[in-house]
Amino acid sequence: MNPEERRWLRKLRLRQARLYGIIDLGVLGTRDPLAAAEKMVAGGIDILQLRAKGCAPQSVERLAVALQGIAEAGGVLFFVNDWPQLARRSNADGVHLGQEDLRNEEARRILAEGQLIGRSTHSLEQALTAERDGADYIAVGPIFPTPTKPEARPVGLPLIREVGRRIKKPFFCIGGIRKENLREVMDAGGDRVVMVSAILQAPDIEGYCREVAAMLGPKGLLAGG
Ligand code: TZP
Ligand code: MG
Repeated sequence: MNPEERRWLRKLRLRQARLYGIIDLGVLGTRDPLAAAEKMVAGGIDILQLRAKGCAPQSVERLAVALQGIAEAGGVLFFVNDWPQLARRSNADGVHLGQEDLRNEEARRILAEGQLIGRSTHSLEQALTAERDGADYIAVGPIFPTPTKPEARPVGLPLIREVGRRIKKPFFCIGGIRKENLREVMDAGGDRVVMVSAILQAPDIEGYCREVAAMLGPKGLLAGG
């Protein structure tokens, strides 16, 4: 497959994705990231991300490579948070960047051809800008207050519908989302979600992912291109 075909296939899988799980080393603590990732993939996540805040990228390179292998074997996309270099070195599907991280053109200079970029946004303006700048997907949040990102001000449910009306790229709701409030997110127009602590702190990670994936419904019926 050439890089253009690979990019096309990644974007197709992104379009069909609805449950995005993150291996956040801060939330995971001393638990085994590979075991958690295996369970998430078995439970039906569509995208896996490595988020290793406070670590040196080189110190998690082997982990990133191993997670990429787990994701690929399970037909799941794999993104690296913050570090395009590591995304490239681990042959990830792409990098996830925040508002304070590299701009797309800088990141694309580092990434391999065909790798994707996701962008965190916290307002409609930021989401529109991210789309205009060529992000392949957008994350919107935090929808609810969350201990995973305590400093961030929640944006609330109404932003979901506004973004849905204006954004064509796939967008994922993030922040404080768990089984108990997922229906509210879906009723507000969010059909793709990211969950960090809800998944990682579930006593049965695989079962939890399976239940959430079932609530979100079958793949392949979502908007956004
Ligand atoms: N960006 C916005 S909220 C958030 C990030 C990384 C944390 C989401 O974690 P949780 O545990 O699902 O609330
Ligand atoms: Mg970042």
